[in-house]
Amino acid sequence: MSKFLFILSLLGLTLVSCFKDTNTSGEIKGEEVAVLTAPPMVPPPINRKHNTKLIVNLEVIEKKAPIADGVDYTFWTFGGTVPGSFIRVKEGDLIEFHLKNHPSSKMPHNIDLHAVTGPGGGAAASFTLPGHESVFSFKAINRGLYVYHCATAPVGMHIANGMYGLILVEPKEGMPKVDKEYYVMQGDFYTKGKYGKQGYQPFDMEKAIDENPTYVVFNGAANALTGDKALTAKVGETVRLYVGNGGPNLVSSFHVIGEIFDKVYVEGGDLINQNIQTTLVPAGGSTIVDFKVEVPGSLVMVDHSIFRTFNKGSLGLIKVEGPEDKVIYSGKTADNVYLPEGGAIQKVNDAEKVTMAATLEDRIKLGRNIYTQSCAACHQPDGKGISGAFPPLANSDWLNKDAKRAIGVVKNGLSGPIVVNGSNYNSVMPALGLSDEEIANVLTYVYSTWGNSGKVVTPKDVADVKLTAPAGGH
Ligand code: HEC
Ligand SMILES: [Cu+2]
Repeated sequence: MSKFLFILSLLGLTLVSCFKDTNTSGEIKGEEVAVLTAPPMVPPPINRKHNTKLIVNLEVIEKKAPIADGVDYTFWTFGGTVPGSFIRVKEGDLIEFHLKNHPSSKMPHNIDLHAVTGPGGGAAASFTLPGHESVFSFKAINRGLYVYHCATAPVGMHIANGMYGLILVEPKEGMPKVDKEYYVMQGDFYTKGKYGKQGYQPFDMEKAIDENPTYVVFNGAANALTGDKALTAKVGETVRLYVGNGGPNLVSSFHVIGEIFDKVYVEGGDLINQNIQTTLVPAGGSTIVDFKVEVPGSLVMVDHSIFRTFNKGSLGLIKVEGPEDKVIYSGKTADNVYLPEGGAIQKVNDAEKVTMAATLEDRIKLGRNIYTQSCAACHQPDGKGISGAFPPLANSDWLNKDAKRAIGVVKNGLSGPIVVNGSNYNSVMPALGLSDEEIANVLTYVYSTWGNSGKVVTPKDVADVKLTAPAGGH
């Protein structure tokens, strides 16, 4: 090399090192091991200015875990959780991916990352037998929020068993700062037994092919984000949800009851939409939503294809604490009696609707129908409720202790904290506008089943309980 050229290249090196902290050219410097997190947590924002070789260690583990209270399922997981570990990289990073398949696995597995530019998203390169490890690398050229999933045959079955997760390729300039970031991913599950059928439930291939899921849930279980496991935020904070949909079949109409998304990164890409109520998350796709929480209370994450929420499990809570702002949301300010025809508010004019029960057997039979129509959506067909959201009526100590009080609940609704069978609930049951006869029927049915006391409730008992505004009043 001539002296001249040598000096030039030295100059080049100095130039590069001068710019080391603002380098956005994609030059790879050093190496790091990626921090992975289990849902609903998200790894911290990437603060380094340069690109690096980022080593991702992800382990496939097949394991039995609850999909609902009392229902076990064999999940196939990336990192031991459904969805799999959250991976956070920077646009321009070189990712050295290590996929390990635990020796206890029964199946080979691989990974297709939608963030990869290359055949199969890494699937062929990462095919891994139990007790083996595969290594491949890729450059994160495109920023955005991407799904990853297993792509080993039968692909549908591997995905249906929970083999998916999210990888965020942060833009060079980073994501705008927010106070809280969470990871929520929907999936549909197919079990031999019906929703809520207790005990171990195997995968049902026919239901999967028919696209008729038994469970549609966030983060791998019907109760993954309720009760103690609800997400939290404080009034005034900005919240960001990284939302994915593993499918394998359903498209999600993602909605948060009681909030409006200030920003939606449509399909997890660059396009930002604003002031959105419900956003579509395709199977094998994602979205990012940002919103500021202004008032306290429970926000409810749902798939707004709403039977999935109340009958298949797609429900998660965000508990917001802090001072009320009565201007933004007043709560109930009046509960006036509305009597357009001068009759009782709960009077049902349709004579056919209220069939009088002649015998106890009739009362129970009529009550069962009312239960199916008016109660099962929340308290569930088996009366077991949904942990953290709807208390059980099956074997309920609260119900059995005081029939007058129970009549009052169905007649007037209920809000505020209660404890049922040792679990806390603090939610709202609306007044349902049933007649005294109907309330007597439905409560007699509920008392007659699921290990309850067998108490018989008559229309006269119901009439004796005052019609009032619900207690608690917020
Ligand atoms: C929209 C959802 C919803 C519907 C429909 C509904 N409930 Fe409830 N129910 C609730 C919630 C939520 C609570 C707990 C309220 C609280 O936390 O203060 C509750 C509480 C109760 C309780 C007291 C707690 C317990 O578990 O024993 C009874 C009894 C009850 N409901 C009976 C019924 C009956 C009977 C029907 C149908 C006629 C019905 N509910 C319909 C949501 C609902
Ligand atoms: Cu797999």
